[in-house]
Amino acid sequence: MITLALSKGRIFDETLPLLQAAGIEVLEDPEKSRKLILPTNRADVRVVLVRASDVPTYVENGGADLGITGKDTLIEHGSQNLYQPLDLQIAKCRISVAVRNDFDYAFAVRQGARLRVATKYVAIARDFFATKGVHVDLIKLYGSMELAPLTGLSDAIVDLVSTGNTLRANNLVEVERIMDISSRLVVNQASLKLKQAPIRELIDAFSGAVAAREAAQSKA
Ligand code: PRT
Ligand code: MG
Repeated sequence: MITLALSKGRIFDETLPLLQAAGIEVLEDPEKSRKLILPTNRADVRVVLVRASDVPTYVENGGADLGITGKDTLIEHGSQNLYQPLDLQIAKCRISVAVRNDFDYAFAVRQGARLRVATKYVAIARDFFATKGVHVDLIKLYGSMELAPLTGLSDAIVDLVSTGNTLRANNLVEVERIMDISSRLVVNQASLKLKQAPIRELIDAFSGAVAAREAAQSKA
């Protein structure tokens, strides 16, 4: 049995076409079903639904053989024990610094002010500001980062941005791009050895599908 860990929402949705390219069809809709283990058309492949931030933990510890997770999550979690064969180029976004549109970020940085930064991405934020030589007090949040500067909890946030609509709707502006983010395939090290043939087959099918999509996009 091959177990693939996915999170509901954008990663699940964007993974379906890749699975299809590998001849795998998930037989239940996670938005309708309450099941956490979803069968596929292949008796030897199943999908388990976990929180996005739990995917690396599941795969690292053998709760799943493979998983798909954002680079943001992988960096925060630490990924030394995971084999990462493929950037799937899905769930793309960027991780950025944002502030209230009436906050002079450049001035605060020039002044050497101590910035209060709220984020779910403490490791990424710490590393980014340390490299910049900016002193920060990091405030760990688990969601709704956008609220922090609006309520005075922080001066800035470090968060994921895709369209920028959420920032705009909350009178926030992006002042620095930290890095581009996409989702990766991650594989348990022991599974890779013990179930080499079916896992290689999956990696190859995904890799073919990613290449085909890139080729189609560069033509369009
Ligand atoms: O929701 P939950 O707490 O369970 O977990 P999660 O938020 O980590 O999971 P999920 O499914 O929301 O995100 C999974 C992964 O998708 C992330 O780890 C990223 O790698 C990737 N991804 C891609 C995104 C976005 N794009 C994105 N836009 N994750 C979150 N967002 C947020 C963004 O921060 C903003 O709040 O979506 C909102 C809309 O973004 P805009 O810029 O389009 O308005
Ligand atoms: Mg979310």
